[in-house]
Amino acid sequence: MIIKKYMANNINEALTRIRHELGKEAVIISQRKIRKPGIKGYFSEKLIEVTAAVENYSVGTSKKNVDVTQEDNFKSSLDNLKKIMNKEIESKKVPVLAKKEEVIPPIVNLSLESEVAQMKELLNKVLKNTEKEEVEEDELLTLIKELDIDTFFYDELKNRVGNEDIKGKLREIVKEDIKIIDGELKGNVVLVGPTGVGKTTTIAKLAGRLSLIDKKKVGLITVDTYRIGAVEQLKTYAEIMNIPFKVVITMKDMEEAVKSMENCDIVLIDTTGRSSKNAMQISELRAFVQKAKPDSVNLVISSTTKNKDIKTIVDGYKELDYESIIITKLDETTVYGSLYNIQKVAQKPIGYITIGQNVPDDIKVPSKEEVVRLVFGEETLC
Ligand SMILES: Nc1nc2c(ncn2[C@@H]2O[C@H](COP(=O)(O)OP(=O)(O)O)[C@@H](O)[C@H]2O)c(=O)[nH]1
Ligand SMILES: [Mg+2]
Repeated sequence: MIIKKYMANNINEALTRIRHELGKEAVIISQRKIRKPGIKGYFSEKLIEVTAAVENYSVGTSKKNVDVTQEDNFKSSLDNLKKIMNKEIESKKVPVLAKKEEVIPPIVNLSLESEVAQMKELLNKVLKNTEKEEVEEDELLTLIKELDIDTFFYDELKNRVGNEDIKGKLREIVKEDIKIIDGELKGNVVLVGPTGVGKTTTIAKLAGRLSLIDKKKVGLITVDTYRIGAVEQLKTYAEIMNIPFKVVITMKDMEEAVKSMENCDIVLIDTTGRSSKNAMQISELRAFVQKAKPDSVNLVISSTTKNKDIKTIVDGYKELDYESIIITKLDETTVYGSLYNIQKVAQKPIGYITIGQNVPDDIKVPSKEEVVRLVFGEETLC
């Protein structure tokens, strides 16, 4: 497109020159009355300034004053600028052009040179606006995203945090919300949770600690009848630690197994991971758990669980009436917001966290302050 500005004494004169130079296809973009520059202009008649454009430079029109190579160069730099701007807007995903305060003028130009200049100016505005937007993003939102705290809690946290010392307040709130179980494991302890979260490994760790370190009488029961490998895994640990071990297949087996371990201080009961989405399977598991007459049921959940899945799991296992949660695989993540998310969704205290595959070492009861430090990235487990 060629855009040119004409100064003439009247519109007819301007039109004649436009038709002569740009051809019949030329269109008038704007016209305005102006004075000649300088003092003299105040004492003379007004001139008319007409801006005209033509899409394609047609054959037969005069090519006077138009350097086609130069025009091509401008066009390509214009295209490049447009590409850069689009990329910039796309990457920052900021609705820059929709911002109210910043009115970006339409690109109506006098020449390709000035169109390029205007595009440059526009690009600078886009970049400046984007930077501003980033700085202006809500401090709390930025912070919770950084800590991997689920933005689902944003509204609630915003209300509680207020407007000053956001980080300090959030720290207080996290500390207030985090609950750690009070008291030791005793009696019949059941672990439930999805497949692969680390239930069997956690049972082995607990058995090791309780029997080898705390010198308690520990018994092991597993209803993990699906995966023979898992049964073998626990059986091996039981043999090494020299503690009684029973595999349970029917409900009657469960009753008998629990009875046979009455003399134990703690009986750790492993279960098969069943999909929390399948209600039927959960009720089946519930019947087994009830037969075990548990002193506590603990939900095992991995810290690597996606935020969206936490609620499904937590709700799915509600029927089992778990009283605490064990959060596993904290060694597999570098941000520990999930400690907050899981605890907050489950509304049950944290019993243990596990931090690796080593039996029995990689398990501990964290302190409240430790959880807060982990969530705020002040401490790491890797
Ligand atoms: N990195 C890591 N891996 C773990 C942890 N706890 C268990 N695992 C591993 O997770 C996998 C599944 O564990 P398992 O105890 O069989 O899970 P289950 O299906 O819930 O009984 C195994 O490879 C374990 O070694 C942990 O705290 N950290
Ligand atoms: Mg298992």
